[in-house]
Amino acid sequence: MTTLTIERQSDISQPLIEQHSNEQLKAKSHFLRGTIREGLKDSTSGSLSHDDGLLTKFHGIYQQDNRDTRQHRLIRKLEPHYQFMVRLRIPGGRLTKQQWIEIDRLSRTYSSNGIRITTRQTIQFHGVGKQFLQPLLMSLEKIGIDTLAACGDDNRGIVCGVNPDESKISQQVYKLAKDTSMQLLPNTAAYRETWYDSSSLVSQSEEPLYGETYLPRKFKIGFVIPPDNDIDIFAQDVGFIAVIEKSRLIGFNVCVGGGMGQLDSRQDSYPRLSTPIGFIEASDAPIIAEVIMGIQRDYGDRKDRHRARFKYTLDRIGLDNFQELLLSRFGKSLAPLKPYKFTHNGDKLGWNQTEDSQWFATLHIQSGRINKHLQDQLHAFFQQYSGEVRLTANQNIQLINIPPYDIYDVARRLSDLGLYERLIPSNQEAVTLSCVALPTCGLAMAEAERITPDFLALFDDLKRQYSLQKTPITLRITGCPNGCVRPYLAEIALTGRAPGLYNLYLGGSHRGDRLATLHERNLSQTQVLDALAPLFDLYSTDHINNEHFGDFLHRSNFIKPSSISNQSIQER
Ligand code: SRM
Ligand code: SF4
Repeated sequence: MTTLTIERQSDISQPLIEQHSNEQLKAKSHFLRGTIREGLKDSTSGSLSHDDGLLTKFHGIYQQDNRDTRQHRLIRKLEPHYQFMVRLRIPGGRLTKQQWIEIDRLSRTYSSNGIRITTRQTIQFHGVGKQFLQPLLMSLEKIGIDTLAACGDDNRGIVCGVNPDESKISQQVYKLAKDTSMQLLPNTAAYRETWYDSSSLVSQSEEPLYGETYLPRKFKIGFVIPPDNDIDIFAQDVGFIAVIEKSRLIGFNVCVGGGMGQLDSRQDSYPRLSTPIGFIEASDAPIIAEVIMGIQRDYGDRKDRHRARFKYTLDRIGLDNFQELLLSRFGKSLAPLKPYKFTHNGDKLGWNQTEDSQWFATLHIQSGRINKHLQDQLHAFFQQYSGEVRLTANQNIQLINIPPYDIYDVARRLSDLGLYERLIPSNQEAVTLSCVALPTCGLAMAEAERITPDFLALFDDLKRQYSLQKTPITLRITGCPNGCVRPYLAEIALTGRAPGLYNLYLGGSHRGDRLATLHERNLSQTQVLDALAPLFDLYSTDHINNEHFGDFLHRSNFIKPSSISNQSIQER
């Protein structure tokens, strides 16, 4: 057993009263029940109480208000236009065609702004009224989908990349991702009681894994199959990198402690790339994920929520101490890391065939937003489609498992419905991501999704001036520093600071394995473009062969090598 003496920050070692108020709320919530059921019946307000609003996050539901109408309603002394964001739990992002068709129908019935594909391979409904939450969740249950733990201090939706050239292995990895999701799912009956009206008794054994205070903070896991880093493995709290030998999945390299979020106001907050720590057999993935999550449950900071993510726990206790804890709880050492290599972190575009001869095609969806028009086009398409659907961590839709005999029909229908051009987005569109931000995100300080089309047009113009129109440069835009589209991995990132103002980050890589560095603060969109112009000029003349922009900035010492990179490990 370990002789570790590091301070344990868990619920059992510290009086609850000294911990963050959210910890006290969780503890008294009767395993996430609170008074949500009563609140849903209260028709005098469109909102739930503050405490219940925090608890519903664990149920995948966020209380928000329409920020576009906030000021206007305040002047008229009306309560804010409360509405809810509902995030589905879809591990690995796979849906059947029937599930898509029903999600489409439900969004038309209950949500005010179409469907939003997220950067963790799932779907969000925005603008759902309080009175519609229960019918929506009941309808989702009928198609085998819930929202449990899609948000909250628990293991969030597990992302799973795909290497379509290795479709047998993709299946195996996907199954392990699903198994891990099930293994780490909260056990509370509160979800079924609240949303499906089932009855049960609160029992202390309700959450054997999480306990009554759950985790100190959200926890994220991802699986990836090199050479595609299509889920940004180094941004995950725990990442599993598939290792394939002689066309067999032999196991995973395990990475720990990734995370993007930071606060501009806190010097001690930072994005962090995960650290690869060793190799495990494939079947051990769910159990080691549980063990690592257990360490975070017991050692994570429960006083300061801004320092509560696993990356900070790891840096506080130290990698060696963490490894010692892991050994004592997992019961065996990890083997040395196996070599791996990533070539890019986007989706495979256009048409592709898998090793078992099935076809798949990626439909590019800007910012993941499926507005009414696109929704109608997709609705018509899915009526006659016989394959399956996969949502990607780059906010796109993949049509998968299309048999060879069907491909011409599928292509023709996409073309007839005006969807074909989504298979061939411009190379810049294909590597651009932006987060939801305004009007729904309560944390947004600036626009992101809504300014993307205009900013992209200006960005493209600038590239053209320096003959860079054929060069994709990963560009990510967020409305605040929280990093929901993993901006600190991009070659160029804008993170919102205030209305119309952004911090400019430079120098991440197109492989998703290097952190970008803060270049300038508080720039308008025009100032961002002005700051980029001389760099594009240099890059266009001085880059070597197919060198990417982020790599060029590093080689030319424009970016100081202070930012951490996982490249050295990759090239072992
Ligand atoms: Fe996020 C909070 C949207 C992926 C880091 N994120 C939020 C909230 C819920 C705002 C809030 O707390 O009030 C946003 C809801 C906006 C809305 O109206 O829908 C929000 N995050 C999103 C989505 C929808 C962005 C998107 O455009 O796709 C993504 C949903 C993923 C999902 O399906 O689960 C989303 N968020 C991410 C990612 C990317 C990832 O996980 O791969 C990150 C960075 C990785 C990480 O966690 O470190 C991320 N979101 C955050 C943070 C910063 C956490 C931190 O460690 O400090 C917050 C704020 C917080 O938790 O306090 C946040
Ligand atoms: Fe909201 Fe900030 Fe996340 Fe964008 S990055 S969705 S503004 S929390």
